[in-house]
Amino acid sequence: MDQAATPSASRINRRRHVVRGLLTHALACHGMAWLLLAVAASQHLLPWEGLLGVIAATVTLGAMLPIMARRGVPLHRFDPVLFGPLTLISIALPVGVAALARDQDRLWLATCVLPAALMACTHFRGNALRLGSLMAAAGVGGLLLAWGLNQPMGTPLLTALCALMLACLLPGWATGRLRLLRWRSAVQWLLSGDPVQRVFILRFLIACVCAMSGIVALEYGASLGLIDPVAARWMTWLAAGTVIGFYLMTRSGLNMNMRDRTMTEPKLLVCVVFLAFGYYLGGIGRGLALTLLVTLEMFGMFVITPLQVARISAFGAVAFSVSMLAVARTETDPGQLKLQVVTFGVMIVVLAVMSWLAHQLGQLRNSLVRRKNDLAEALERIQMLATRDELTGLVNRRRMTELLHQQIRLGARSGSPACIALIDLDHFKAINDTHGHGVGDEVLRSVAQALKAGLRDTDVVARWGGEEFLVLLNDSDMEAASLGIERARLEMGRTTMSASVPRLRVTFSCGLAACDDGLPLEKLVDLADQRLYAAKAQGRNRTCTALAPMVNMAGLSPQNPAVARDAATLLPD
Ligand code: GH3
Ligand code: MG
Ligand code: MG
Repeated sequence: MDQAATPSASRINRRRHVVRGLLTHALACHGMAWLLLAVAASQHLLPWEGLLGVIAATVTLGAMLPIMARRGVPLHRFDPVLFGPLTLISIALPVGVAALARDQDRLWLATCVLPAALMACTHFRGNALRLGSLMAAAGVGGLLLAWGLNQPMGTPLLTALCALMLACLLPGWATGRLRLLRWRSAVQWLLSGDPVQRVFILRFLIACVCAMSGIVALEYGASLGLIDPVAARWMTWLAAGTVIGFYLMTRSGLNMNMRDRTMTEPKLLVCVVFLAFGYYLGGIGRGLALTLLVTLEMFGMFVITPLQVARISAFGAVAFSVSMLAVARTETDPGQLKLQVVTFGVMIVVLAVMSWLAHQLGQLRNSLVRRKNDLAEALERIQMLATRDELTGLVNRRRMTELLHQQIRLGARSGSPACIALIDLDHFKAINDTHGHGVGDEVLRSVAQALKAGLRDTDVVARWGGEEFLVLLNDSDMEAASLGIERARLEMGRTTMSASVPRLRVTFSCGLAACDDGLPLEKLVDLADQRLYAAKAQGRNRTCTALAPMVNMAGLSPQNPAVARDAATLLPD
């Protein structure tokens, strides 16, 4: 089989990814052009229907490409950078606009969208192509700016948007650095690198899409002559300013000092004001404002408390009542007056139901939070039980074994020295026999505290068995480890072991072994154990770091009756 003709799955996936990326880039560029054209349409310079047709045709053509790639059409073989379709779309947009516009607007509207359309093709290689399109775009931008400054109506808005777009994109374009992948860093910059702020901004932008649909509807109504165009224009500007203001507050981190960092309540309150005003202006389409009010409340339900939702509902009821009163005063048709009363009644019922739903949702959210906290607590407890000793709170044998394995691996790689110390309390059985198990347990807890207090923070102390402790002394050779153990011994001497028997003192014997001997864990612990027995045999209350060659291990057992058991467990009076 021909390997070159059947590319691997990962290569196909990579190509699909590239196709998707190129189309996203093109969509963003064309999106800017559509924004400009939407403003033009609101100025009656273009028919809305024609504009929507152009957008739909472009999107359909763009959407066909990934579908074709998915269906196995080998786009990558003859057109890897989608030169054909992207050029076609980029030429079709200004041509379509020119065909739709009136004679006097044809030229400038077409040139207005040309830079954005050209930008969709910035990834095409070749300096001549890039430079040529750059000069064309700069020339077009300059001409447009000069022309727009002398025009009445909303053209300054168009000009400003176009100039902003060019100012943002042309430097990158000129140097050839505005590549596909740069969009990712641009998006990251827009949404902020902080993951929490990112979520806030993203959620806000999604809510803005909803709010903007209302503004587009208003502008459309104005273009049809159903709404006062001057008031609609004011609303658009104010809404844009508010959106930018809230965005900047979040992006600059100002919100981080606020009690509600999402600023959901103030945002919704401002939205309600806009919607109430939109209701007043909206003419026959004013019902849309109520739909958007309900949508925004639903947005809030998932973020703010039921009380805040109720407050927004109450505020909405008041704001819309004022609007409805104002509408009723201007309407002369008695049918319209009745309609306002009915709308008011339905609105009050809907807002009350929304508040009740928010209350239900709040309860559901609280119970979910409680359950999540319970689960987290249970998990923490399970982790505690699995890794900690219940009596002393020290690391248990299982966890210590894992840590020791880790340390042996790490030490072999980094060469940093470490030691283990096996500690056994002297004559502990006598304490149990004399004072009872309760005092014995108390002593074990006090010993754990004393060992931790005497050793370094980085050392790990574990309860290894009944009255045996194992210490991992990180970053220490034998000398440093011996010093550490003697510090712990001093601390033990100073510590009150039992509140009920204050004079009780406990000593320990210790066997030390270095982890860098290349021994596996079992052998290492065995070695420390042998040295511990040696310390016991030498008279207890001491540390043994090496075995004497002539020592008879059988004779070192602490069980040996020859071993004296008279080491003081009680201080002399
Ligand atoms: P040596 O100096 O030779 O180590 O003498 P010893 O008495 O400490 O030696 P042995 O190992 O015979 O005694 C250990 C005792 O520790 C036996 C057991 O009753 C006691 N022990 C083990 N676990 C616990 C515990 O959790 N609580 C209490 N109170 N005692 C325990
Ligand atoms: Mg013991
Ligand atoms: Mg003991």
